[in-house]
Amino acid sequence: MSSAIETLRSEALSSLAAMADLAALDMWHVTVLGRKGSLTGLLGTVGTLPREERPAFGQAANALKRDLEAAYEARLSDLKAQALQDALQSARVDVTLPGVPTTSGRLHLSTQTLRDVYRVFGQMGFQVYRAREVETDEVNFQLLNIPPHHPARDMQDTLYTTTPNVILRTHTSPGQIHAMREYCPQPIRVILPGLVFRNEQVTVRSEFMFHQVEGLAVGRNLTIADLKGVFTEFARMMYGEDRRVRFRGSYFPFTEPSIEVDMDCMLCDGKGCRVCKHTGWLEIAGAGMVHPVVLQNGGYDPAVFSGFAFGMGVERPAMLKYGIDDIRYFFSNDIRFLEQF
Ligand code: FA5
Repeated sequence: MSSAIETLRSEALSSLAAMADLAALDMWHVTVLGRKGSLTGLLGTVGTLPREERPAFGQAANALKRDLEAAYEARLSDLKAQALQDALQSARVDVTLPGVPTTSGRLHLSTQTLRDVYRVFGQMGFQVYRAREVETDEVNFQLLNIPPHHPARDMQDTLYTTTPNVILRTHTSPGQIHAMREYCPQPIRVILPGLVFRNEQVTVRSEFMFHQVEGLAVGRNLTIADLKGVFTEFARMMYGEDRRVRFRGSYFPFTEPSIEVDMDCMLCDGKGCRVCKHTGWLEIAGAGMVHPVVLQNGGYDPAVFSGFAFGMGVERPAMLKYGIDDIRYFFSNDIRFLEQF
């Protein structure tokens, strides 16, 4: 019988040495040391032996079991070390290689410009007042002294919704009505920033969606001199001490008198170029004294109160400041443009 034990020992040990990986080793464990393995089978034959041979057989079989288990553990740790070595060889990591750069986001140029505008007007005591982008015809036009069929509506070709009288605001001026109705009868000094929408032919200097910043001051004894002072100060704080600003007479139904504010074109130093339409000047804002009818619509008595208002683009002045010669870059979402600012 001990020869059966010795046969199993030599067979098991030589097959163990041939197991080349962990999966094969696992199979070896099942077939040799497992519940239905060859060693268990051998132990099961003990009952067929003569009684006096049984103790010696049992001892020898148990010794074999210990030896095989020890051999298995040794082979297991060899193969694990081998597997680790292989993995390290095949997936070498060069810790000196530069990392993959992550792209970081940034504020859109319009947002940066808006924040500059807030800072400058903030220093002059203007607060930011937010008004809605979807408006009624009444607030966008009628309460601003632009009745239905008024020719001034042609200046702002409108995007209508499917709901009657609900439109996308064509300018930030309707915010004046909301601000006045909220603050009346207190004095007001606010700016109203945001997107506006017009059904316009898109060109190098005109978008169908762009930002405006409205300004509104209402109080006693405000005159057009206050408006000119505020705007000149704004242009210098925003664009530099030597900025040239000019005021031209104009017309808006919601201001009386009305003016238009131009700044010298920084792209061509006033010589004339594609962006300034070869005039040397770029219009940056419409403005004027708040029309008495509008003051009244806001709840203020025009015999007691006066006010000034202005509305300016955001993208056009930013074009001047950064030398951008086409407004369409702002919203065409080209990362090569956006990451420059
Ligand atoms: C208005 O929208 C008036 N609500 C401004 C105003 C407010 C006047 C308060 C008086 C008192 P206007 O249509 O000119 O005015 O637009 C004002 C500014 O928006 C322009 O000076 C220009 O800088 C900018 N702007 C106008 N149309 C476009 C456009 N299509 N694309 C980009 N910017 C534009």
